[in-house]
Amino acid sequence: MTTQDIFNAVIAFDEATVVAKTQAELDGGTDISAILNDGLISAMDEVGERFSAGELFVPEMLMAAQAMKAGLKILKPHLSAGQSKSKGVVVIGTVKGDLHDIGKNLVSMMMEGAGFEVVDLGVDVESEKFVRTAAEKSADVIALSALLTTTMPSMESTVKAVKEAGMTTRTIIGGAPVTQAFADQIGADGYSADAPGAVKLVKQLVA
Ligand code: B1M
Repeated sequence: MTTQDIFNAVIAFDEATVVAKTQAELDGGTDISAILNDGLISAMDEVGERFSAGELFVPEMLMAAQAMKAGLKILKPHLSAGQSKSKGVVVIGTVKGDLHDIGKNLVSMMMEGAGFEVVDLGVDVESEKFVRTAAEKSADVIALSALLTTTMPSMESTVKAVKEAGMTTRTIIGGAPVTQAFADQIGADGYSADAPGAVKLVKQLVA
């Protein structure tokens, strides 16, 4: 039994096996980040490569995503265990035009796990909604996720809207096509390549 079994089950769109193997690895004491990175996340990278190569299509990507989400659900209580007092408020969402939510959900869970109050606006979120919610919740940070190069401009318009509203709320961005250079270019307050890095970043920003 290894995280390779989880990887294989995601690639095979076999949700029941993903759930069973994830639980088994967890019960067997495997490190959560190994289950996440070597099992679930690398399987989605493989799915992405096969999609790029024309070997898989959107329905298969969706089935793989569903299988991965089922595994994430098992890990969630362990990613977000045990903190009580909020360290700050984070409004998070995937930007306008973008429906990818697995990475965003992971960031959201890990922020909760680190003790932040997280308001998750879901996917395809308009700039105005980020700004409005952040104002209502007196948010410390707005966290934007994008997986498509075509939706990265929505990050820019959201960062711009936050500045134009005169808010002190900090903005951070992330997602596969996003880079530190892009964050600098659009004036975001931070960028992280992964979920644990996003948590570190928010901790620094609210300190
Ligand atoms: Co989409 N898709 N997809 N897709 N999809 C990609 C992103 C793609 C790279 C696949 C490919 O071509 N190789 C490609 C984008 C190309 C590009 O723009 N450069 C692509 C495409 C083209 C599309 C469609 C246009 C396909 C079509 O319809 N022709 C379409 C667009 C729909 C839309 O959004 N409007 C589409 C649709 C879909 C599905 C709906 C089928 C499904 C999404 C299901 C869902 O999310 N509920 C899907 C999937 C599953 C993928 C891949 C295979 C996997 C994404 C994923 O969940 N990865 C993806 C290929 C890939 O990325 N390898 C692909 C696992 C996840 C944990 O990683 O989200 O990167 P990720 O999150 C990481 C980091 O990026 C970071 O932390 C996480 C790890 O710790 N991170 C942050 C993410 N957000 C962050 C925010 C932060 C900080 C870090 O701070 C705020």
